[in-house]
This record gives sequence, structure tokens and C-alpha cells, in this order.
Amino acid sequence: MLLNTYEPWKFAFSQEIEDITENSFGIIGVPFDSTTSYHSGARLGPIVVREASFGFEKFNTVFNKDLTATFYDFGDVNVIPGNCEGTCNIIEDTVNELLDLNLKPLIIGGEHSASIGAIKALSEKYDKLTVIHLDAHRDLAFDFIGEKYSHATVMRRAHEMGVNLVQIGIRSSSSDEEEFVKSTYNIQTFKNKDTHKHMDAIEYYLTNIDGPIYISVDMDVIDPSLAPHVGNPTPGGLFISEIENLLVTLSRKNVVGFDVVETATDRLGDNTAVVAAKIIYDFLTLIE
Ligand SMILES: [Mn+2]
Repeated sequence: MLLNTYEPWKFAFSQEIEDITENSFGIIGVPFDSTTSYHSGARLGPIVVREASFGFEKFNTVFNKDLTATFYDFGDVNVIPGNCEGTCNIIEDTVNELLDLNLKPLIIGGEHSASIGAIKALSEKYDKLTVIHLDAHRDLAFDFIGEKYSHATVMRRAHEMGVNLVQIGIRSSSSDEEEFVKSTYNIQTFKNKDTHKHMDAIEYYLTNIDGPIYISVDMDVIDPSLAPHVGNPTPGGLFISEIENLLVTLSRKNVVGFDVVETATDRLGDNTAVVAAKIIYDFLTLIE
């Protein structure tokens, strides 16, 4: 257990936290959704995603291999309901505790603001961090309804930390966000239609990234016919096979952190929770 976590459930196939194998992944859940503007419920994401993880076999038929990676589940962060900045600080401290153990953070959200603390900790550890951001939205607003710390400002805060950004699956943004992207040099965009028509080009681009990578998956990147229970469902998203292709490419890179956020449901066996669990399960299968 880390200093500021509790343990409601563990992700399937996770190891006991005894003799820690370094350079493995450490899971933390972030049961927080206080800045949610539309569909609330992401605070229950960590528990339903963990529960859904038990529906998978150790043998991953898609990739024809067993899930053999060593990883640990440290439970959920003690969030501060109603206080996003304070919660981001707690997440940053908790991720730094994982980094001190030579573990890589794997975060189950919770609303997208969970990424802010994790990217802050990693951007201070690594000089040249690239954030691969899978999302229907850019999340590049300077503030959202006056709030700088929000699910809608995550990647603006990350960009201020000096990271390179690659946004994939984008299909909803403001004109201010588009202007901001044009005014910078280090934000690469692959819109949703690019993932359908030009996946080879995306894979080529990702393969050629130098340096450490943080992957942030907002579940609304996926088509809402497959994953409807998210904070801001947006029609016309990625399909499962496209996510699998991206994970195969990214798992060959130096991934130093990973999050899957915005699962917003209180129902066990919910389809969005199952897809979120599959993304984590697939990633953990592919990294070993
Ligand atoms: Mn989004």
C-alpha cells in the first residue's frame, strides 16, 4: 500500500505487493468526478473496471499470448471530493511514490483530470516526455467555466509542463483550441477519420517517436455504440480493432505511464467498463 491509498479490489492477474519487481507497472485508481460537466459517475470507474477485468482469460487470443507481465494494484487514491487541484496534487505525490519504487504508473479513472498529476510527476522525471492522447476532445482549454483544473483542461496543463502532445481520435473542439494548436509547434493531431483511413501513417509516426511515452486513453475516444457510458459521449469514434493496432505499436515503445479514464457507470458488467478493462488487459499482455 502507498501512503495515501486504500484497497477496494485488485485488477485481475495482478501480483501480491511483496517483493516488488522493478520497472513493472503499479495500478492506482482515482475515484473522482467533481468537475464532470455532463454525465457524472466516473468516480465509480475504478471499481467497475477492476470488476470487469475478471471476465478475461489469462491467454489473450487476440495477440496469441498469455498475460505474463508482473504488475501490482495499490488500490485507490484518497481523493478530495470537490477539490480538483488538491486531488491532482495527491495523485502527483502518489505517482512519485510509485516512481521511487521504480514502478510505472497505470491509472484507472475517474475523470480525465487524473492525468494532470501523473504527467506532472513524469514530466519532472523525464526530459523529453511525449503524451499520446486518445480522446474525442482536445482538452486544451486554458480554463473551463473559470476552472484551470478540470477534465476539459488536462492537456493544456500537460502542454504547460513542456511535453510533446500527439492527439488521436479528435472529433470535437473549440475554435480557441484549434487556434492554440496552430500557434504551437509540438502538438500533432490525428483526427478520428485518420484512424479509419490512415492507420499506417499513424503507426509510422508513433514508431518514430524518440524518448519516453505516456499514454492517456479517454474512453470517449471509442465509438459510443461500443462504450456509451462516459462523461461526454461523442458519435463517430474508434473501433476496438483500431485501439488494438495502436496498442501493438505503442507497446513496443518506452511507455513510462498509462491511464484509462472517464468510465462513468455504476453497473457491474457495463459495456464501457468491459472495454476499459480490455484496453488495460491488452496493454499488459503486449508489454511482456
Ligand atoms: Mn474526452
